[in-house]
Amino acid sequence: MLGAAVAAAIAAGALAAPAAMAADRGTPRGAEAAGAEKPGPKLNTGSPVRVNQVGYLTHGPKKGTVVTDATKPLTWTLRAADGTKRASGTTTPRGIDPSSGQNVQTFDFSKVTDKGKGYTVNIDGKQSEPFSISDDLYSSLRRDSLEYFYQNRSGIKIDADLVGGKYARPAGHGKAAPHQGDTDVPCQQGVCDYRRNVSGGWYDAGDQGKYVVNGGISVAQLMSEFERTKTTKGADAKPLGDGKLRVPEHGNGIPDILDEARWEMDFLMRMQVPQGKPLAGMAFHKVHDKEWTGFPTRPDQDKQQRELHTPSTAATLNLAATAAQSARLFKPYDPQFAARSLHVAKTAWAAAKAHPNMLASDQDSTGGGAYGDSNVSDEFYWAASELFITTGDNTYRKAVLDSPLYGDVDAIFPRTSALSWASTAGLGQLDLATVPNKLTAKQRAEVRKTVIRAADRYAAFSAKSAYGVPYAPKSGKYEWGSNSQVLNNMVVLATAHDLTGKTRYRDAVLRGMDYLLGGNPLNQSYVTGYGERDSHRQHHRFWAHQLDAKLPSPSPGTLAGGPNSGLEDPVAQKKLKGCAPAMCYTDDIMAFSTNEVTINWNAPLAWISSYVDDLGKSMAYKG
Ligand code: 9MR
Repeated sequence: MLGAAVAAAIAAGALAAPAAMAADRGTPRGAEAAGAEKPGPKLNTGSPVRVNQVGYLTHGPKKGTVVTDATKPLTWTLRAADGTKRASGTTTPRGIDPSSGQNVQTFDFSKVTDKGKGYTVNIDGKQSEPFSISDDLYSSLRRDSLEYFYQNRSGIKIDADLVGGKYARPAGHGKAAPHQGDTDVPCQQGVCDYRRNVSGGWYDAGDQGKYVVNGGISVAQLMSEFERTKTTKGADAKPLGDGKLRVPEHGNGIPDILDEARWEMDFLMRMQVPQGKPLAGMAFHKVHDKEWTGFPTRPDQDKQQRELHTPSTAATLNLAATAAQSARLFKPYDPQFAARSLHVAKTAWAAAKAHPNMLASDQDSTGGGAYGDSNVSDEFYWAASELFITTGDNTYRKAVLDSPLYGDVDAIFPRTSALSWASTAGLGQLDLATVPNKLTAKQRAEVRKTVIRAADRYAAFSAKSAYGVPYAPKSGKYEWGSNSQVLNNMVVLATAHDLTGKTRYRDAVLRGMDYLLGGNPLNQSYVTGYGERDSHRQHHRFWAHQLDAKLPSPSPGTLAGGPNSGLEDPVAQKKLKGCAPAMCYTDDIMAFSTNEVTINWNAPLAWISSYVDDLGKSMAYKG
């Protein structure tokens, strides 16, 4: 977590160039306020009957929540699109939901397996948003959530033929004026006396910085989304294959998801300090604007000087881990690139070992985010794991087994968020558990046990929550990017399901989807283009339709950061004062501490979208 000073700095930058408010896509549907809510900010929560606004898998659990004053069970009725009654039953009183302060009851219509569109659940004269029952709910989300990455590429034009005219834009941070460009970037004063080509990669988020820490976890999760198709029965590689995603590299014989990952890997490798220079082999922590740019700023119109910031151990280990993973995944497609990746991974590892305490400060946040990290034991664990899986070498085996983290479930998969940019050990652990490697059978069983124990904990959170959310920070407070934390816990649950076949892990993932797609205290779908009440005004300097009607809204499949009890921006502070944790969210472009987008949030969304899409198909097959 970055301190308040940092958030304030971001706020100062973000608000530097206020733009005229323009008409946006209109106010959310559903004017009536839900009953039984604690006093707090006045929020439009629509119908009190909460469902997954996309829908439910035909053979999966189908649950929802109603906000009500009633303490006795109520009758629920499932209606088809034409209004005919399809099923009914009684709700289960659940008392006060601690995340929202709402008095709630839950309902369960899992028994219904008739496919269809436009279903609603009706309780006490109130109707839910419409939803589908289908085997094929998530194939478009799998594609759209990955398209996010292409649309946020730096250094390449975003092609109208791939994304449609309104999202097309010229290349950002190339050589053309008015840019200073990313092809020839100096260091911050005192950091180095040379310039580097650090073009390419993805923009981090609403800002156009590029951070090795954060690029690392994001590209790792894309690569793991692909790698899962090699290691897991029922995981389908075809929808991620060549010609399937919206990327320009069609027809090169390489799966599109790896093309997308390569775009970032090439950038990450450019961030390595070259041989012959001081700190050779280390990675610069980040490159971004000298000062914060205003809102909106299309990437090709950014006039700020870009600067490289001092190398860090965390960034270097992010490079080592991801390059080691890319070495094994690219081997069948591009052996030369695979060999280069492995070389980079090994040199980065050696450099990090030689400089284990170059810690990025959480105060370095002028013109870009800090991504400060004072504990790099998890990055060492992750990099050692990936290098070991790829090479089988004893040095890396020893680094894994001798790590204080080995076997420590809570350290590897922190309770609040199993994986995050600041806590990466779990990325290594999941790969050690699922990708063939040279651990002994006993060690492999130990590793898998930690995954399952962590999943048990998140499954218990989901079961306890009236909204089914597998997320329960000890403080009770929701954190910046809480939706990504929910998703990363779901990644552990999904992996436990892949490993054991136990349905309670699978069901907790699906309940997590319900939460993210509208079955939550705000009746809000946090994914643009999915559900009736979707987030579509996220914090982004180009997708800034709320501020300039000529600019687009976020593209479909973009995840909003989600509720953040910290209220770390002026808009959230003004609109959400006194909010219950799961209700500290507003779909406003300048509420960046609740409503930003970023690569490390869309990456677990993409991973999970593949998992649930595969699930729909395989459950249908089993019948
Ligand atoms: O995801 C980051 C979150 O964990 C921190 O609490 C927050 C405040 O420092 O920063 C988030 O990362 C932002 C980064 O600093 C700059 N680009 C946008 C990121 C998402 O909000």
